[in-house]
Amino acid sequence: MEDVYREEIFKVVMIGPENSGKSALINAIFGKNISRVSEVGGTTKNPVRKFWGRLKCGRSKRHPKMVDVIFVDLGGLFTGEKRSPVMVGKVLERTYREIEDANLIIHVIDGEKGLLKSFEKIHHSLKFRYQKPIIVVINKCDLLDSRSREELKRYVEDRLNNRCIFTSAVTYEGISDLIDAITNILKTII
Ligand SMILES: Nc1nc2c(ncn2[C@@H]2O[C@H](COP(=O)(O)OP(=O)(O)OP(=O)(O)O)[C@@H](O)[C@H]2O)c(=O)[nH]1
Ligand SMILES: [Mg+2]
Repeated sequence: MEDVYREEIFKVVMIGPENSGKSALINAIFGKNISRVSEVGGTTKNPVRKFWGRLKCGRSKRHPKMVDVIFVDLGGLFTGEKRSPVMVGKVLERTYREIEDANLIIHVIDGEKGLLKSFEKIHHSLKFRYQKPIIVVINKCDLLDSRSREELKRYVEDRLNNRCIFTSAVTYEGISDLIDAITNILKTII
């Protein structure tokens, strides 16, 4: 007989260049300090995993699916436009493994720096080769005026062919939109 409750782990992974605000965003989503934030690049080294909550998913009331949602904060893969790796050896391996078995990727763009070519490539590869659902976030939007927002949004959506959400880990703008986007994807893929 089929189990009444089926359990699953759903892994949400943050990727982006160093200093784009991945850790600050995780802290904003959780509403508390989960991961260390600093103005110095390369702060997060090893992946930081944190349990977010257990959600009841699926259409069937008799056979709901219980899903444990876990967030993983990763170190920045690249510093800037040039492919200068931030991580090496085992740390890099562990980071790639987290990305490979993620259920959902949050691609964090630093609003001040714009979309990096290296991440444009990673984005397309994750989407097409690995079939990962990806949410694109333009963070630090508190530092952007309305014109720069509009230009950046148009550019990013055009290059990535993906809708993007403006967020700020400082003013909390867009954090509830991001949470809604995460839970909506959760509902559609489970
Ligand atoms: N103004 C502004 N600053 C932000 C925002 N998010 C993060 N920051 C700042 O950006 C810097 C980097 O933030 P982190 O969260 O440590 O960035 P990260 O992407 O985790 O960096 P690594 O772990 O080094 O890869 C810190 O000084 C934060 O205070 C934001 O939305 N607005
Ligand atoms: Mg970090």
